[in-house]
Amino acid sequence: MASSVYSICGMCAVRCPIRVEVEDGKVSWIEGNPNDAGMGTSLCAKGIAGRALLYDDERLQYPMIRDGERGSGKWKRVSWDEAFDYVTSKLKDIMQKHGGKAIMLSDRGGPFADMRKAFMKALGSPNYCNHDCTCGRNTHHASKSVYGLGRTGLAYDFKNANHIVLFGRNIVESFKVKEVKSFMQGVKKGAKVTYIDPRAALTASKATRYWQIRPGTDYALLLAIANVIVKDGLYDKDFVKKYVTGITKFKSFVKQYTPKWAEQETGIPADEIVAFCKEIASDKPKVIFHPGWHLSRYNDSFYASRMIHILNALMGNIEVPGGQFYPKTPKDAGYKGLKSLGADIPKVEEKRADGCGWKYKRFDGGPGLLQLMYDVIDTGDPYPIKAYFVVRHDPLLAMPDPEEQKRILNKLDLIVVVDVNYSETFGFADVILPESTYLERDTMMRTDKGLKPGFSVRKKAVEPIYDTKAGWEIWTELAQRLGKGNYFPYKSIEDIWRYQLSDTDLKLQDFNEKGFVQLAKEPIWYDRNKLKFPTPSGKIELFSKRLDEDDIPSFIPYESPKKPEKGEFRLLFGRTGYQTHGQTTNNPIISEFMGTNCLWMNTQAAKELGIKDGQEVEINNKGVTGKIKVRVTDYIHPEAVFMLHGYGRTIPFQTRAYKKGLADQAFMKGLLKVWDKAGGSISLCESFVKVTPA
Ligand SMILES: Nc1nc2c(c(=O)[nH]1)N[C@H]1C(S)=C(S)[C@@H](COP(=O)(O)OP(=O)(O)OC[C@H]3O[C@@H](n4cnc5c(=O)[nH]c(N)nc54)[C@H](O)[C@@H]3O)O[C@H]1N2
Ligand SMILES: Nc1nc2c(c(=O)[nH]1)N[C@H]1C(S)=C(S)[C@@H](COP(=O)(O)OP(=O)(O)OC[C@H]3O[C@@H](n4cnc5c(=O)[nH]c(N)nc54)[C@H](O)[C@@H]3O)O[C@H]1N2
Ligand code: SF4
Ligand SMILES: [Mo]
Repeated sequence: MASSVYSICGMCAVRCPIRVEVEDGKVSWIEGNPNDAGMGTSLCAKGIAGRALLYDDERLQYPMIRDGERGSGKWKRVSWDEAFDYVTSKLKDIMQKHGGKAIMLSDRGGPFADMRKAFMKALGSPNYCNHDCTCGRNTHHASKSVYGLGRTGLAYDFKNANHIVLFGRNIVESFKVKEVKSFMQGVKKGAKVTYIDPRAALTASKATRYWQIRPGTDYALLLAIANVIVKDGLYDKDFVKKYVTGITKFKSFVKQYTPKWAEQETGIPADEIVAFCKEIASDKPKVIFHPGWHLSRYNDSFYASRMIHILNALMGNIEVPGGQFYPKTPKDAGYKGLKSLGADIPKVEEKRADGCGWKYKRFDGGPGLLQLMYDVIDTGDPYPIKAYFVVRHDPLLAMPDPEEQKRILNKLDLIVVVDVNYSETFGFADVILPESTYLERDTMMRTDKGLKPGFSVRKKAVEPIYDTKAGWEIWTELAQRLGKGNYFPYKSIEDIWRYQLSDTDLKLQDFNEKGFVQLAKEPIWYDRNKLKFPTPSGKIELFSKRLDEDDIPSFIPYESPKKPEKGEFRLLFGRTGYQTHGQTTNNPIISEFMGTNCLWMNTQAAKELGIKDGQEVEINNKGVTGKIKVRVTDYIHPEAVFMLHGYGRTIPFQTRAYKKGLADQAFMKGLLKVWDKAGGSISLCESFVKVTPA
């Protein structure tokens, strides 16, 4: 008979609640967890392909140690004992010579990172990093500078919105299941949607207005919108008076940026910009400007993103249905939170090697900036980094310029990869510690913030098929072997769950019925008359003293981005609803219907180069070349070409994905050193390729 296991999906970093059906020890069905009203039984295509991952034999199956040069592709299978021995003896050596701070770790962040952070703390290293320098750091730091809150410090109530404004936020393809459901409910209820993207991604088809903006000019458009909103007094005056500082100076800064001027830059007609401003003025406060992520990838993205956060404030959309709201924590519901696994481990006094939080006060120390860690590995300044744990992260795919990365990584004494798949970084590692898939492992508990906060847990549905281990087993075993067992005394996952719940009245059994515990029956809203923001002034700050302290201006004049020469294009990239970055490209099901990527090119631009739809072209950036088929379309701006991320895999063990399509990151030559000095993100969109018929 089939039984149900309530758990958490692991096919992407969204981690939706799921129900897994198990029959005769095998997973027979996966769907959304119907106990969760926002989720229902919905699941995305990637989530459904979880079964295919579980039963795939082209994934990591046992520990391995390299048996040749780094990157030679030669491996020997070892036992877990041998693998742990190898890693711990190298680490002991490194710690003796250089201290624990010489060890770094990068992962994909998220709620389960708490255990990895505790592990690093136990070793005495401040050098925990995550992927975010390639994802949302600019938006995060922009949000902090305006509201004092990070990028997840406010959430969006799409389903009750009047107007949703998306800057390259391709919400229906690059989605989170609950968020896209809320968005579609909003659309069905009549919300207007303005979608702004040089490429008409699928979200454009749900929009009431689509603007094909010239790539890299969003800041100009935003300045012009701000100009009209303040000049014509279209903002929420009561809200601004009560909660916003710096409006007078702000008004004088945006005065010069008229819609007519912005039209020249962006290609968007001035009268359309004015009409849009009138619309949002009558739709406010239920107007949401979403900062997205692509405003995180240009040299001026920090400023563009700040402008979005400011426009939200001008709409007065905070803590109001149809606008932005504070995701509530257990504390808001009168409960204590989960205890962090690092709570009883002494604080690390060493400073981060990348300078975040001290040399660069404006950057959060938490996950730091990984690109700066590459500089540290390269130069040994301010101190040597000798070992690197790469966990649920694939830098050779996710960071730009893999060849330059390999040159730097080769200076390390030890590279350990903890993954479920043959990642690109797998190919350059010394030791592989294979993790059991999310369907075969338990994970620590997590906090679910929202209008109804709670806790949830991932439980294994089936026993591991291969010789793999759960993350909690790997970190506990390593800590114990390194003499830090007092901080990792766990013998079972239940020990960990009990420790996490120790400040609450909850019991493990409370999670059995639904897979989660909700701590509030009704949505919690704060009193909108008593809001307080964690900035120095307690208000929303248009001019930030914190930025000042680091000599970073709160506003910079707009600079027009580089125009490509004839035959040259800005290289844009993104996702599809069927793939998670590069980790699903080799999935048995997904690879069948999305086996390769192609290059989107504008119809007129293609005509000028004599390129036809479906033809193969060669692309080239600073000596990196590759061949790819072209999709000729009006749905992309003439200055840009676009390809899906995650293809062009180089590991032969992945037979379905090996050498299929091209890898966008390979064409980002030199970008490891090109990043936004104000916001911290790598400028992944600042790369150009030459295109010629092959
Ligand atoms: N199915 C699926 N969903 C996902 C993910 C996944 O891998 N697969 N990943 C998740 C993650 S980690 C993230 S960060 C998000 C990403 O979510 P999004 O950022 O919404 O999605 P992307 O597909 O990266 O692409 C966004 C769009 O930005 C556009 N763009 C490029 N340059 C500009 C510009 O100058 N201005 C404007 N306005 N737009 C521009 C691109 O053309 C592209 O269509 O998706 C999340 N959801
Ligand atoms: N050129 C280019 N670079 C990009 C992007 C782009 O579009 N183009 N997108 C950027 C964005 S938005 C992001 S968020 C990052 C994402 O970068 P990453 O976080 O590196 O990407 P993912 O594919 O989500 O996952 C990384 C690894 O986690 C592994 N993994 C999956 N499940 C598990 C598990 O259960 N346990 C373990 N141990 N490992 C697991 C996968 O096999 C994969 O190797 O990349 C960024 N970099
Ligand atoms: S969005 Fe899809 S793949 Fe990602 S966690 Fe949710 S169901 Fe799984
Ligand atoms: Mo991301």
